[in-house]
Amino acid sequence: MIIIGEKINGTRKQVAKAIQERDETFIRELAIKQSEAGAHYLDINAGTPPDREPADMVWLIQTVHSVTNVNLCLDSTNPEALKAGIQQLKDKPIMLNSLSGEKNRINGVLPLACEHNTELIVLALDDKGIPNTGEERLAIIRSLVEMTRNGGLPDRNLYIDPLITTIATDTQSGPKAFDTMRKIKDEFPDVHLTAGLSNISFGMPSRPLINRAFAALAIAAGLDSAIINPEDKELRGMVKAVEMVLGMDKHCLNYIRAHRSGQI
Ligand code: THG
Repeated sequence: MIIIGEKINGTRKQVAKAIQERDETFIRELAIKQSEAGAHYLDINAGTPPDREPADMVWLIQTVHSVTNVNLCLDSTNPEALKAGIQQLKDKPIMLNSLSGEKNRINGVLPLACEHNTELIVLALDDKGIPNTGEERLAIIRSLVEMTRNGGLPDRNLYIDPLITTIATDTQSGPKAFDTMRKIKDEFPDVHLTAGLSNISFGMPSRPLINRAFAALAIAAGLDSAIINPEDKELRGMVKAVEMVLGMDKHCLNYIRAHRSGQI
């Protein structure tokens, strides 16, 4: 499981405050803890207005890189912020979050991903919003994959996000997500699947329990990456156990190592 740490996100109150006040200590701590917990990428989302976002993105990246060399996933709808971020990451792997079927992202994000050969999260939505059925979501993904292929990005650079919505407003959002994931993997075996896992439990009690149940079933449906809180030890344990039970852990070595090192 490729883990993308979710915590450096300006939509979180404390992070917004730290960005505003240029509180390096606070951001450094988030970066160190998430990478020590095993995150492969850290999501970087300044969440500030478009005129401030490029400078905030650059500050966040420099602050994170002053304490850890972990790879970054630049999370913005603003091409200017993504461009500014990419300039900071020369010679490092870059993940962009994200392309979708929305016109402004096709025009603004797709060319950046192709030019810099980045990894790219691709959302199953367009200007009309998130479609209700797996088939409609797949249609959007199909047209976007055609564009990334035409732009020279290999399928293995793509992380398709079926977009998880909360069961609090739609009890079928789990099955819809699993259905979409299976269909995508059938048609595009080389792409990765990713998701903002905790979206599933928004507005519900005992969220971690729901997130863990969802993680197990999503991995069975092909999820191989997730945007999560990497410090959630129970979730990490669940992921390792599920991968082993699904026969994805040769000689059970990952599970045993994680157990021995106290990681799970
Ligand atoms: N898909 C893609 N990108 C995304 C999302 C997605 N980026 C943003 C979001 N969804 C994923 N990131 C977060 C970040 C924070 C939280 C949830 C999702 C969150 N934090 C809690 C808080 O702020 O209180 C708890 C943090 C904690 O556990 O300490 O809820 O779906 N492509």
